[in-house]
Amino acid sequence: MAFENLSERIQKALRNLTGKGKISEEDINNASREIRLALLEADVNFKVVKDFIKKIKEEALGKEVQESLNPGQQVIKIVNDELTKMMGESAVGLNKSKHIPTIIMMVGLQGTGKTTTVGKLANRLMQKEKARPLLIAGDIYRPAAIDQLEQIGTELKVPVYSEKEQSNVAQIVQNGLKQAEANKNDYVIIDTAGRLEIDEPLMEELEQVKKVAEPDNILLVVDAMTGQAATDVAKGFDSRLDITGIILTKLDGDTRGGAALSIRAVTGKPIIFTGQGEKLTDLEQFHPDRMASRILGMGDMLTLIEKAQQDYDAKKAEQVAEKMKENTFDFNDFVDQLDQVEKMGPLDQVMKMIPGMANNPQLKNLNIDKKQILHVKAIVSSMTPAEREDPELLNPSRRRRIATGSGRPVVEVNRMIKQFKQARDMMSKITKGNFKGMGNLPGMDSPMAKMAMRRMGKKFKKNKKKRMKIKRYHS
Ligand SMILES: Nc1nc2c(ncn2[C@@H]2O[C@H](COP(=O)(O)OP(=O)(O)OP(=O)(O)O)[C@@H](O)[C@H]2O)c(=O)[nH]1
Ligand SMILES: [Mg+2]
Repeated sequence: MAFENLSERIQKALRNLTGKGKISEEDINNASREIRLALLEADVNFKVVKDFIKKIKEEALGKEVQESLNPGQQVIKIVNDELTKMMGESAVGLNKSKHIPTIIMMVGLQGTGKTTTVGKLANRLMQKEKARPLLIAGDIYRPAAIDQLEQIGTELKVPVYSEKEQSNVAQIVQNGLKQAEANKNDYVIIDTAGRLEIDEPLMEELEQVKKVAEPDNILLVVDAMTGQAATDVAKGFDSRLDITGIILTKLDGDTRGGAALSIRAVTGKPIIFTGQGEKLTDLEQFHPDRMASRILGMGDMLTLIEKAQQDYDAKKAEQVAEKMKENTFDFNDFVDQLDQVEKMGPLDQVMKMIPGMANNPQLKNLNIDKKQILHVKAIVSSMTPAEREDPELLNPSRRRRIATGSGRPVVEVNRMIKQFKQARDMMSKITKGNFKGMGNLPGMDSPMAKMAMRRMGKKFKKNKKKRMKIKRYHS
């Protein structure tokens, strides 16, 4: 797994802080030292590490105390924010031309994954935008290079422009662009040759291609496994070609992570995509914030939402929504909903996916929640079928009988029924599309989160209590 060592070491440095009520300058110095060593060992550029540690210290020592976070959590937040900034803050997309075609030129050293990435990018554009790309074979030095691109073209059913007899790459590219114009392709992706090191003839050839193609995007493909050296390569290409972005490949491998962490800071150019495998589908948009939380082991709120979404039985959701509309939602449905929550996995595991919760000692309290679910189920199963279907039947004497039957105190039965009614009100709001008050969780106001919530709205309200608990941590 990529980043494994780095991740472990940073987490360890931070874990020493989380248990403390008060953090001294010495604590921060110790943690900084650990983090510094971890980053250097992961092959992060020396100067980048130096700046990073300086910022962490400044922030951590100068910070006003925020009531909602304990000192350890504050330091984690600072490290997370700075790590994200180091990788670029927010996701960056491709430049798009006002007129078709948008031209993308792929450059990089030998074997970094240029040709494969041309295919991955074409595939992604076709999937996401129904694009009609043309690929141009600009690597003429190995006969196999053209065959490789043509094979990818055949697999994706995408046209490939190549000239086997021509030795002037700029000319090939120019001819290819004419074909793209004639065929009204909306994207052109140019594959180019790699060399073992940056050399003058390679650079000149790429400059010529740049001149004739006037690409909207010059993407430097960098093998994440090269570590520290990758940043020098990136600087070399950038100074000659003024690249627009970076694609980091082979992040599925056992990389120490140095390139991913320092290349943005060193070049000032954004990482746009990452390659996560050899298949043509293994290309992902780069999100600095998600990468940071992955490295810090803080989990990923979006992962949680996606998981919840997957596990949720869509058909059942529809039935429940129907019942809500008809106002016939009852205790049987209530228990079904509880089962759905439980199906997401053990609650403490689910909670660990929430940023900042992974090492939270209060996670232990969740066991109570789990027990509570059992109690609720016991109470519901002591109801008669008629009572389950019509909560209005539950007068005081019936409630006493249920309390005895379930072995739970009457106050708990009353509380549960009250909560049920509150939940029902909330659900009715949600089915009417009212999402106010659901933005309590970090990341919850992102468009993606909202979309996920809309699809699984009913379930989330069931977690209201749990959310309140989390809110206390993050607000
Ligand atoms: N695991 C993994 N392998 C990759 C990834 N991207 C490319 N590869 C592999 O890396 C090797 C080289 O890929 P190519 O696309 O041929 O690289 P290139 O930069 O075009 O190489 P040259 O044309 O020789 O300069 C191939 O075996 C690819 O399958 C990735 O994201 N993950
Ligand atoms: Mg190639």
